[in-house]
Amino acid sequence: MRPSVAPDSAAERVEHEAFAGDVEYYLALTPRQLPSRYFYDALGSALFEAICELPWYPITRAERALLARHGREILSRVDQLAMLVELGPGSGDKLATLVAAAETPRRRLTVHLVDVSPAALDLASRTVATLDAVDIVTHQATYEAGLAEASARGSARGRALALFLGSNIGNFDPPGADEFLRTIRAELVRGDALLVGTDLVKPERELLLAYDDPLGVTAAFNRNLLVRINRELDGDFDVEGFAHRAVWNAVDSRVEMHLVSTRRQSVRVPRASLEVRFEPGETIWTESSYKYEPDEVKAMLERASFGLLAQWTDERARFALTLVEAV
Ligand code: AVJ
Repeated sequence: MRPSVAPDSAAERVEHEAFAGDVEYYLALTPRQLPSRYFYDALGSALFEAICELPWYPITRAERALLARHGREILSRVDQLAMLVELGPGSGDKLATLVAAAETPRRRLTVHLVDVSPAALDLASRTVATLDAVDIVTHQATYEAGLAEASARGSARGRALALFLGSNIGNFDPPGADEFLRTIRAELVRGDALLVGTDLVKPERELLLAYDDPLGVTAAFNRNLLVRINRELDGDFDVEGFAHRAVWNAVDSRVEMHLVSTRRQSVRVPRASLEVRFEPGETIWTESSYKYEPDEVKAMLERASFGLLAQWTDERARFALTLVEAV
């Protein structure tokens, strides 16, 4: 089938305004910050797809292997399953792996793809469209709004399984993750299910290689945020004046990424009404990726009024898939 993507110019204008406002606000904080959600312009999304192929970044492969291995059971644990809703589908290939693992024949599924990026929706719909017996609906929207739209259209026909994969939950700080999961829960009805992928705590050396790889792809992904500010907000960041740094914060159980000013410099971002002076060594904190223990994931989901159905872990890569139902 031909997936349709809604006209995006209004949404893009809103996104541009939000970017300008956030750059103005977060770069003025102490320490300076930029929200990690802005990594994913066209180049940033391509760099992220490249990261997923890196031998040092195990998340994507580990999750795909768990989905292939346990997909049939995952889908069969949700009875009367009629719809899948993936929040942030990326290339669509995790969802395709899951559905391909279903027992055959299976009933027809409506697949809702939710992302703010039209390019991501386009790519994911093309991947998912290779599957038999699926109808695709795209929602160019935030996760919360897209899930609300999907739930509103779904169904007397059966239950929904929402997917939040790739350890994307790890970008929320703990109170933010709790709040986000409660919002998700509120959009579902009793008996609907949620599958969450989470990266687990592992040795520091492995974590640092995953976020500061020898090819410099993650460094490029991080510094592309400055390239994006220059292009979209007319900034004059000297991209070479900032170095990539990844640190493991064991106290808060998160990998942090920062951009470090290599010298004294000042930067103007006219469309964010901003002029900033950086001292040598001054940092911009661009991302946190929280790492969990399997039981912490269960507890987090239970706090949001989900009941545990099953959890699968890859002990070598230290990654978990947790399936819960709305109770
Ligand atoms: C897509 C947010 C899960 O935190 O591992 C990859 C993004 N950042 N390398 C992660 C990312 C640096 C990724 N998430």
